[in-house]
Amino acid sequence: MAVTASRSGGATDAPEHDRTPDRTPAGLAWLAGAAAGVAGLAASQLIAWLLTPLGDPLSAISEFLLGLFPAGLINFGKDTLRYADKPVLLIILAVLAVLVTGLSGRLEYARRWLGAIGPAALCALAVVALATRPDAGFESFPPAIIGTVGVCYPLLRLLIGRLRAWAEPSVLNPPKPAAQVRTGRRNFLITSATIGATSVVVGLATRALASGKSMALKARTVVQLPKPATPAPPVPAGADLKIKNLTPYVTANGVFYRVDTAFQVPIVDPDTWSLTITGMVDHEVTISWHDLLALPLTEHYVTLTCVSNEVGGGLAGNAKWLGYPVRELLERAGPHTDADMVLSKSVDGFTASTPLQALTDPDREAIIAVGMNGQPLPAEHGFPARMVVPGLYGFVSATKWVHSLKVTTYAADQGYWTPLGWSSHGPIKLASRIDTPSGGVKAGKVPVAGVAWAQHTGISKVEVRVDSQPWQTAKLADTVGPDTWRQWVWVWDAEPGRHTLMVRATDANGRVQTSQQRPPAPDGATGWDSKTISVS
Ligand SMILES: Nc1nc2c(c(=O)[nH]1)N[C@H]1C(S)=C(S)[C@@H](COP(=O)(O)O)O[C@H]1N2
Ligand SMILES: [Mo]
Repeated sequence: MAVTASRSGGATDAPEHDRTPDRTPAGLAWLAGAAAGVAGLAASQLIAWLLTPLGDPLSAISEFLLGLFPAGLINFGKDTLRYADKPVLLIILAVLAVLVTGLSGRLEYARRWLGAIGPAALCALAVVALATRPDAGFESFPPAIIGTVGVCYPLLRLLIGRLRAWAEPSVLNPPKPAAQVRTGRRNFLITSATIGATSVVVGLATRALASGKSMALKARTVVQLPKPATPAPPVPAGADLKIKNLTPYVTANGVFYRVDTAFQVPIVDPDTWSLTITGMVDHEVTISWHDLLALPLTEHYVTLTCVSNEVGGGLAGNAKWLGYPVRELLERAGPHTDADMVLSKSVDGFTASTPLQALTDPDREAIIAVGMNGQPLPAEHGFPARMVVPGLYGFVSATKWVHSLKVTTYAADQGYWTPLGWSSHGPIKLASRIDTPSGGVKAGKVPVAGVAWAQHTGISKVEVRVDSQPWQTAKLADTVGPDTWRQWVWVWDAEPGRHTLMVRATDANGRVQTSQQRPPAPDGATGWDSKTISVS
């Protein structure tokens, strides 16, 4: 060990400085790397638990690797380990990851920045594994990235820096007396061990909590929805005009718009879920998931719309909902005659104020929905149950992850958005939208098409205007009923130049859509949608 000890300027020169090279720092560098690795793992578990159950990098990597393993090996693992196969794989992966970061600690000790390779490689592996998940979104990646690059490597660097400070004499860092070295080593050991041990506790605790969440997620995948007692009428062939870029009549679950206040999608276990009817009722009624599924369910097509939708916007979607009529549940509870509102409450604290009358009306299919287009509700759309009320904006009716209905009055209670400047009532406003064309087209026959909605009333006419020419009546597509939107098309003989297309609808009561432009707040936007098209 070529130590330039003489530069230490007159301090002690006791013989114990001339000790033989100390090999323990290399071992301690492994330890520091391992402690940083455990901390990184714990951080990633914690963030995944908070942010997204799909972002747990260890599970993602194990699924990814399972996809690469030969079937023989997988079956061997399953047969020998039975139900323990997953935990065993996760533990092996965690140990391997910690070995990699231990090695990174050793490398960092040998040379600054060299230790970044391990965490970076783990990060890359996790990102690839997460990206191959079918339902990965950008929110899946932060746990892996923060755990490796944000926590593991900085911590590793910090610990190795400290290790160097007492274990590696240099020009700037002269050898220290043995007692000081001993204290340095002890402090280092305590710090690393504390970080490691705390992280193990945090990691295991969040893992336990997260497994509750993923059990609930798994519960959704095994739900068997019953056949509806009252099926929805089939969608007429003529409901879909099959025009390019025209919104399909039925919106697939995966592309259905999503609006809610939840930072993390509530993951609700149907086995512990129940719906309670409380407030101004003769008797409270509580219904469990299994009770609910055993009831005669109704299927109904309803187009949901968000009050925040701008004219021409996309915050609307049409689905086939399966559920149980709210009026039947209310009837069991016996609402008091002076009640006029139902405050539906979600597990996430969201509430909506719905007129009691809209929920007891035998002609309005307001349901507690459990199915969406033949599937259990997706987690983002309210699994296990949500309200769906034809004709009302979502913010006053469509409570997702609903767990109770309080029968009350508008005088006594308010929904979530009302004190924030939105209306307490929200009937959906008559609207129409141009989906195609947008931008440029070639001169000649051009289909102008879109959708129009006046839920619970129905659409009777859609008209299109080119520049300031007379209104032209569009062809209306078929529909299942008045609770959904309707496609429309009008064939335009487009002439070269720039033209403005406008659309307006008329509802089944003969009311024509107003041209008056209003913003979404407080109770929904109005005005005609228009598109400027250049024809060449
Ligand atoms: N729990 C809960 N339910 C909610 C909301 C919410 O923020 N939290 N938003 C409502 C609003 S404003 C709308 S428009 C609809 C949207 O339903 P979707 O996300 O399934 O399209 O859900 C409603 N239900
Ligand atoms: Mo909304």
